Amino acid sequence: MAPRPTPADKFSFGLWTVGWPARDPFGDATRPELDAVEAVHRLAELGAYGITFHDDDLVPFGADAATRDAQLARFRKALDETGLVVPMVTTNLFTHPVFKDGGFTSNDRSVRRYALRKVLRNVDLAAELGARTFVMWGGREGAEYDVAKDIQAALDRYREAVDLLCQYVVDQGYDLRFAIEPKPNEPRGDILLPTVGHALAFISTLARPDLVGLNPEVGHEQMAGLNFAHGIAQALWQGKLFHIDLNGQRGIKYDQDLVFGHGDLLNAFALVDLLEHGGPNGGPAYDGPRHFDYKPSRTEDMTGVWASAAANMSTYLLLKERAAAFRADPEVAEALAASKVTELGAPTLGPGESYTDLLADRAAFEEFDPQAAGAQGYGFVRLNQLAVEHVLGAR
Ligand SMILES: [Mn+2]
Repeated sequence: MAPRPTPADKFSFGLWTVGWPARDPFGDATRPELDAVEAVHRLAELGAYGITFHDDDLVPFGADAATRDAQLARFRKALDETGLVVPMVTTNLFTHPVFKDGGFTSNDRSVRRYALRKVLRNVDLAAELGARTFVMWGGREGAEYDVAKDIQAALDRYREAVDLLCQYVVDQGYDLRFAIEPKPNEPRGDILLPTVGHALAFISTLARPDLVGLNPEVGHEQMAGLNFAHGIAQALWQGKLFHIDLNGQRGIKYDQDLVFGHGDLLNAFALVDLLEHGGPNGGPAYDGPRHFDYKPSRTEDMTGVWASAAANMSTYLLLKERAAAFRADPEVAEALAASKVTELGAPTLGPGESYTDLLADRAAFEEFDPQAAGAQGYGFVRLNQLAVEHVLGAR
């Protein structure tokens, strides 16, 4: 029996997830449009604590001021009625044809200026609604043709945009940080800042790197064949996990946006263990929103949409239970020690030891037996089998 989520679990959903009418490049919508107010009420009933949105999810692109004000008032009323919060807001710089060559990095300078204005207006709305994180997914910031985009100039323009937004937030006194969401491709043939690693390196070049972190998405890293839990561990290690997009993906292919855990379940287990407990040697854990950025499959009707929303939360809570049991199991503790997972927490040099001391330590080299060290077994397979047995509920 899956545990029931409560707001204390900090589960949040994008309005565009449960609201996706399931139009894809090959077929028409299979579901009706979902009203934002209904989404707020249904998610609250299911036990979520937060809802997030792109500007255009809530107010149609190009709507006049009266329409925008009326829709925002309806949305705020639904938030007040349910207690749901808006932890994160993001901007759509990808749907309208004006952004077909990107927003911040379009070759057309007037498009770049328009994109900045669209984001600045949305930053004001995010601050008004109390959001603490502003996500930037640059889905159209990229190219199909190597000769059609000066990547170095595009990175200059990307940095110029993020630096301007940070300065704006500081000047307005907003308690808001930015989170870049990497993705390798789709909809562009190649997208700028394609992985967690690229984005971390980019952030280090910014004027205010303290205000910018990451919003990694499970499927986006797995589309590039990368280990998501490893990427999250590095983001945590660098203090850059500002937000997270949970979903499922089955290997290197198009972005599937499956329910969390419906892709690589064992990596999802390792991820939840990491988020909840930090690394086995005391590395930092995560206390931000558990945000689901998935798409209810096109085969599902609205009943299936709400079942899939609940499934994301159930799977997370079940993996959280399994991870706690894994950590509490004395046999696992013994296997972790036998595998020297915990020995990795010990610095390679002793307190105050210098390279001179290391060079003088005969036990480290002259008397060290590499044959014996090379012959030892680490027992990683036994350790992993213990994890599998915990995931399967056999322990
Ligand atoms: Mn995705």
